[in-house]
Amino acid sequence: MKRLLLAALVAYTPLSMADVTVDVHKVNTQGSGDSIGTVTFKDTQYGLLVTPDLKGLPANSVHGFHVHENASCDPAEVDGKMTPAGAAGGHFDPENAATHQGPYVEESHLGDLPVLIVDDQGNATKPVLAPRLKESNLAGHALMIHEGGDNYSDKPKLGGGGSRLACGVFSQQ
Ligand SMILES: [Cu+2]
Ligand SMILES: [Zn+2]
Repeated sequence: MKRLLLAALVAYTPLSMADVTVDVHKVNTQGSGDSIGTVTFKDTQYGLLVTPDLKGLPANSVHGFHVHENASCDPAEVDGKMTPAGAAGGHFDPENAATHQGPYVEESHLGDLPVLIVDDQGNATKPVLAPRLKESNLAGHALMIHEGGDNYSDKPKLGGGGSRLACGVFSQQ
């Protein structure tokens, strides 16, 4: 019996490292507020599987969703204006692509994620794939949820770049 249990445990232990989970909080110009849940990240053969478990978002809404450069959700001045989670900086862009084309284009910010879709109850639970990202890219950065959708373009302005609604920090490990 004991041996059977052990075999079952071994079979269910993933060979890769543990999933990465980040706590997400609402943000405003004063700092971080209430938790709205978590987002879990897992490496798969298709890319990074991003599974939100979020609540308390505007019903039936779509949001820009990105990994940002800095591991902070603190307010900071951006272009002379106090900005919620401004300390997170811009989109994570280690290859200096310097363009926002979304998750499915090679030449684009690495931090560009598929849009976050919220159901009629204000929950976001559907997983999405970011094929260019890996769990190992995340430590030391921040996850951002913006007001409004994302057109995966720099024009007419940075796609998905509406005000910052919620944020979570990926710890340094
Ligand atoms: Cu963003
Ligand atoms: Zn971007």
